[in-house]
Amino acid sequence: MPVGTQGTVKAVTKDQLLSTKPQIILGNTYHLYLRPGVDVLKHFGGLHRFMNWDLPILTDSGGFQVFSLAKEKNVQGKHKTEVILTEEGVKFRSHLDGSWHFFTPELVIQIQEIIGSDIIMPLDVCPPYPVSHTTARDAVEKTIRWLERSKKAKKDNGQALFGIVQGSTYPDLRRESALKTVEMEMDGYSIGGLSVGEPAEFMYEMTQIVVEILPENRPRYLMGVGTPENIVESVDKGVDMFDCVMPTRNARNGTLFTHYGRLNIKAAKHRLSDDPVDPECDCYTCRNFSRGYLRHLYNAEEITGMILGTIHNLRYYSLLMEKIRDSIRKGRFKQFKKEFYDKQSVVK
Ligand code: PRF
Ligand code: ZN
Repeated sequence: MPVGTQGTVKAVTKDQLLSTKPQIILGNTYHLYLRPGVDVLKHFGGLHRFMNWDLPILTDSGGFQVFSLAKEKNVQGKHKTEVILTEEGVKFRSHLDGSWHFFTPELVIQIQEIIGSDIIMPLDVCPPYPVSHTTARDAVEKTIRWLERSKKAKKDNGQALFGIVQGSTYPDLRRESALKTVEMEMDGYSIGGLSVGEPAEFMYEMTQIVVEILPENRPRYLMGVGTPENIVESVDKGVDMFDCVMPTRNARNGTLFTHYGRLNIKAAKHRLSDDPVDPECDCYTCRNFSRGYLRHLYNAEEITGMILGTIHNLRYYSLLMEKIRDSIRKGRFKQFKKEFYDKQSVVK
């Protein structure tokens, strides 16, 4: 899922985004609630109409953003940010103007009903890494109680509600969280609290433990992951869905993905290159422009560079998922995985 936090996937228009063949995009309750605000979204009849987007939208609950943005702003020192977690909900300060807000599981469901996304997430508690077993257990248990409240608050309106598994890097808590979440018979299951700074091995280990407990006939979504390698490994363990800022954010700083690994398009070695970014890519950028031209655009700080880079990286990711699905259908995923790794090490 390309990330469209604020009602747009950064740097691309709707048609440019569609040309990369996404199946669904992600939006953020936290950001959309703060700006433009629920009244504006209501006025425009929801996010699909507001941004003229016909394909599915999944919205995250804000459970993660409330905690992660609080930290970012402390580093910059703009606002003294505090997050106050109670049984009722979470009190937080806006990263925009420092104003106080209070999210409850019920409110977050109601906001997402107004947003009108197809798949909605419940408010959860995502602790940082590392965290004590006690704090991680409290987060798991609160997340479950909040899921019960979310389920009760939800209208029977066709929106799919997932449960979110937490538990940090503790196998016992991951098992407990997965078992209790599955008991609630959700439409799908998210694996949260990973890719928050822990070693990749821990992420894979926790994903393995959780996936073994989740039902096979419901989608599994690994939140905020990841690199192409992370995706291939997690699919191997049984994950179906991913979202990550990596393709879009990396495109804006000049890191482009290719079937032979990443490249820094600003590097001098591309100065006279007539080659496309990736000869195996069918995107608008690769069909029309050379590495040498893109390098020039990035170094001259022309916004077209970021646009073309974003189109390419999003197509790289959607093509990766297309190839993964195709290989699974043909019963040759393991072979795909081997070829994927063999190519990554080829010199660009
Ligand atoms: N919870 C929610 N959203 C998330 C996460 C989480 O744990 C993560 C963790 N990588 C990303 N996005 N609600
Ligand atoms: Zn391309």
